[in-house]
Amino acid sequence: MKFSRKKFLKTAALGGLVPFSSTKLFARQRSANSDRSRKAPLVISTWNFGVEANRAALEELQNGRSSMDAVESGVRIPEADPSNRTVGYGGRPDRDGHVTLDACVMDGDGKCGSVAFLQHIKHPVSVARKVMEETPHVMLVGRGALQFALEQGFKKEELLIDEVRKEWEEWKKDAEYRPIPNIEMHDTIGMLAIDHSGNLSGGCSTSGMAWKMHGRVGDSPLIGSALFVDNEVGAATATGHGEEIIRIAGSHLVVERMRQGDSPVEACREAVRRIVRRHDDPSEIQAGFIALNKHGEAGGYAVRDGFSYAVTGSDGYELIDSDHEI
Ligand code: SD4
Repeated sequence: MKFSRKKFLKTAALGGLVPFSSTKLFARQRSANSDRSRKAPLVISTWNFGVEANRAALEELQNGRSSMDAVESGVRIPEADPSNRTVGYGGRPDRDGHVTLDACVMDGDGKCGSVAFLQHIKHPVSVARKVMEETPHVMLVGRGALQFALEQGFKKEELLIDEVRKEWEEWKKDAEYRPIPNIEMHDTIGMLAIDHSGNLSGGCSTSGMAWKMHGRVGDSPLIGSALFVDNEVGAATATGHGEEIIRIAGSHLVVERMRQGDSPVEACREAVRRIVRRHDDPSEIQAGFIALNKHGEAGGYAVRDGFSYAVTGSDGYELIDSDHEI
């Protein structure tokens, strides 16, 4: 196991939220991922942009809203951000030039909703929530998901922006599908939150692997793979090579390991190790898990370096370079 150093953002632009104080940091140098318990409300999410997403989520929690409201608001931030190449608007298309989106939400009582292979809707996480709240189903895909979204009042939009279209045209010259770890699959948002009442929720949203086959769906809309939440134990979410995460039913595994007594980091490490063990050379793979238990302990673990996650509470935020296996 490799321990990495913590990395912190400058605080200025973050609306009053400051990093956890340096004395607190000093007190927890055991590991970047030490499972220190923090007080609810608390939000944890994947990658560097998780800091901004967490801020929006925390604001909801501080206004007394539920953890589900928080994750929806938080996930919508990268979904609307055109500079994020793996989520929503501005996401990279499949090999035929279509931006197709996957997302899901789940709460601590097992209620969940999901959309997959959804096109033209900027906020799939909100459609997933509508599936959970307004239908007897868990998952809608493709044209049916789009039809449902339009019926619910979502706007049909072009999600492929010019800059990304050019990138796709460039890619087409060789048309080789060899996802570059931490780059062509970087940026899926997975978020977990615990509110004042101790209720957990999670959300996940992605445009999936860049240049994927038309129709390919990854782990991100799959309850149990990219997301699992249980108020009795905790919650987990995933990012990275979706096929790898699906094969081990990753997030469910993480939550079940926590049920058996693992800390969040230990549980995430077990999921990563199951992926690594399946490969002679895992260096081309990236998959990262983050987890939050009901006591407010948070942690993460990844196959290889380059994965980060943000933890945000009322007393500040922390951006952590995840520990990793290889
Ligand atoms: C997928 N897991 O579609 C997603 C991609 C991802 O950061 O996580 N990107 O396989």
